[in-house]
Amino acid sequence: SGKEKWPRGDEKVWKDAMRDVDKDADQITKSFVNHVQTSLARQPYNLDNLGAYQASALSVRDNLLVNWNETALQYTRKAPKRAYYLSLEFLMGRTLDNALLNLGLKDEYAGSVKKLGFSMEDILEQERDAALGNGGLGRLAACYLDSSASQELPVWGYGLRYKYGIFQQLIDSSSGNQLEAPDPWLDNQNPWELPRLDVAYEVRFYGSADRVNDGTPRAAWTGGQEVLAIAYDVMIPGCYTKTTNNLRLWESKPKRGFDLNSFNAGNYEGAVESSNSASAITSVLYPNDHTTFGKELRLKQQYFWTAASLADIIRRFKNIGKPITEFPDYVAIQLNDTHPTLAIPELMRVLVDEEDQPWATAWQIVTNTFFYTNHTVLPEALEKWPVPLMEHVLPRHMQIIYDINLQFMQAVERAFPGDRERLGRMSLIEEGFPKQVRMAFLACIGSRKVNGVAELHSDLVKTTILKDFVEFEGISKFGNVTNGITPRRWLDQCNPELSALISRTLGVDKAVWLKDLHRLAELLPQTEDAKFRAEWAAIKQRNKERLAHHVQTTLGLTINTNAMFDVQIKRLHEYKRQSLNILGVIHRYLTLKNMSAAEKKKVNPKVVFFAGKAAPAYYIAKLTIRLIVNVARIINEDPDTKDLLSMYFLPDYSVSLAEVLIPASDISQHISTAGTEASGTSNMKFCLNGGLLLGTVDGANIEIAEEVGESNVFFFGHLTPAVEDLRYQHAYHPIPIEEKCPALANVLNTVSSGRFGDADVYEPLLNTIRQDIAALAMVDEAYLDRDEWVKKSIRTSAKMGKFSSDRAINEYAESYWNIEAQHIV
Ligand code: B1N
Repeated sequence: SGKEKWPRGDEKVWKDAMRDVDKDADQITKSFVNHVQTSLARQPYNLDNLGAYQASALSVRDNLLVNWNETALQYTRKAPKRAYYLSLEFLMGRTLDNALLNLGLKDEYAGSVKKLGFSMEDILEQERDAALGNGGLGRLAACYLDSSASQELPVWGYGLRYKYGIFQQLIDSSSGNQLEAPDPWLDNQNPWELPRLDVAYEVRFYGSADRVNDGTPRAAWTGGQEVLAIAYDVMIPGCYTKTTNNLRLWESKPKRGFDLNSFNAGNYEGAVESSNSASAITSVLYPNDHTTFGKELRLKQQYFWTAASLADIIRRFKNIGKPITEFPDYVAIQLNDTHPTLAIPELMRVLVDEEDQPWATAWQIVTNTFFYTNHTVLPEALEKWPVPLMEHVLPRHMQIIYDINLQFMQAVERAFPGDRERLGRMSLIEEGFPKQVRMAFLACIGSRKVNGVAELHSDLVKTTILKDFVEFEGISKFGNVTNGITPRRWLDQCNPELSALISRTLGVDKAVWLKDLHRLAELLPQTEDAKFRAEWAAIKQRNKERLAHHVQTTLGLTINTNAMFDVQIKRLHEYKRQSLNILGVIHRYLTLKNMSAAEKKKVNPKVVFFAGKAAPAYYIAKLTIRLIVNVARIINEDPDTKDLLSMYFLPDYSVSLAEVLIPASDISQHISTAGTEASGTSNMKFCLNGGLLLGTVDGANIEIAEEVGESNVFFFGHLTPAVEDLRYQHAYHPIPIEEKCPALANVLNTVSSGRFGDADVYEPLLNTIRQDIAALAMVDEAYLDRDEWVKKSIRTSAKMGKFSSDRAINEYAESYWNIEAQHIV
């Protein structure tokens, strides 16, 4: 109704005064200087790099807002079906560079700030990362937002506006231990968010739920604590399109600033307490990936976020004026792992208690709205919430979950009469002390479709954790969407020289191939062109020097850029086996120590990089960091070996650090125990930038090898037993190491022989080490033939088309959400 009145006053006056996106350098310079003058209230003579960053960001933001408003308006007018990506983590990194590139205005801005006495590179370095995520799962969400906007899809993200993102990692200089410091990323103000104080919802916790008992399934949920959810909007620009989508992040606030009664009674502490506990909900990101602790605050985060997001989605749907039963025709909601699973009972609650829908109708709506992506099969990562905690914090939702479970158990009983064990296995409630709610099962039965994130992983989901559900619901509900990465950030932005070489060679503007990544395959003939190979290699070399320069200026360390760069950067976790990598490094060190000067001459120097955070309470992961740091100290100072081998642990791994490390890598390690890494996504980033892959037969490594050809990757290890009888029979190449390293072979064979008991029992463990060492030897050998190495590098990059997140997001749009691109004019 408000829309009809628009605009007030004279439409022409409005339209003439509205700004468009800046196009030329003059407009940009003017906008920059205006922001210095007015928004920042600063003088040109005392403007530092931080001020210049803020002025650039505010100016770019004005441009984004023009497109963002236009996009929102056209979505509202056309009311297409929309998709919502619910993720507790969005690991966005920096925004300015990405926004400039997607707008196609980077050169113009660089020119403008140069004339004003600044360098664009220095300005970009001023921005703090938005690090609202732990690792791959959060970064995937960020890539999917970039691709949704770039593919002109009506997709919004919903998450939490943590005051503190993932902790900052420090390394204690005497012990080598990891220390954690808070990440107050909002301290310098955040130009990329729009506070929407007008968009607010009330969210309830605790209290009591009383069934109405009037023949309907309704209940009244009253009392407890009420908290306000306030929206902050983040603009998500697409690449070379007007489409600019929205990421809506919720902040928690007390409903009342303080309790006036306590205040008047002189109880100041009691008065501010309610205010403290409400704002605590969105104060900090939980830094534990792959584990759950059953913490009440985490449960409150999950409910706060899903309840506010659903209320917002429902309100937007109601504006269209359609009956509630058509909800799934206009709304698809993607659950990023089980973290937002409470959205399922919450939508049931709203439909049954507030919209007065019959139970069966409500369940029909729910199961046509949600889609669930599983990201891990590791048992310790499968979310379970204690029933007593749920009953306390969310009494009505616990009732609803019991009701869902009752109907579900009856249906299973009908399908498999008398199979009590199956009922026990499949129940949403796990027996025990305490009983627990199995969130993956609830997400599965409450969703239209379920998917894993790489072929192998999706097969494992179907054959292990959700096997009974496949048998009950049918295989067609279960699918695979192999993860992807955005080539905008992970090639064009982080490796501008390579991007330029590709555009020149393909003879097309980057706008073309960045949105159609399969075109990289046109580079393949260039492997035979010596001049092209030289350019390709020279860019890799300059990227290594850029990394070395970064390490020199930030850590004061000098790195040998003539060496092969071997990189393993990811969360510290036993299943990712950084420990196996260290064993390899130590082995190399000891081998070098025993070499004659003549033998050493034949060895190519190597630098091994590690980076990654350990969850603060994860003892073994922290101990691994300490080992890396202390082994590095000895190795890097040993005059016998330091020219041929060095090792660095780079502290405080982040998206921005990855953008410097990845383009500089010759080889990267993805060596998880087979069957444990659901997909991995940095493997794709390294390969896209021409780094070769050393990996196990796991996750997306398998599909990368399929694309680039097994002769271009270094694969080792066993297949996961659960997968041996599936179709992955092709990659096991045992290589004897007896000739390569008799000493190590002797150690391993001694264990194997039973000198320490248990003859043969340790064979699988020993083989992993043997094969890792053998694979490392193959890498060294391959690197000696530099021409062939560069060919492998080109072939690898050229065959990465499949791993664009554009491909992945289009699969979700077509086969899951049933949404269509909207061209914004
Ligand atoms: O999700 C990524 C995959 O590429 C990785 O292989 C996978 O390990 C990662 C609980 C997780 N799985 N599960 C998590 C994160 C936070 C948390 O609280 C689990 N992260 C992954 C993208 O698909």
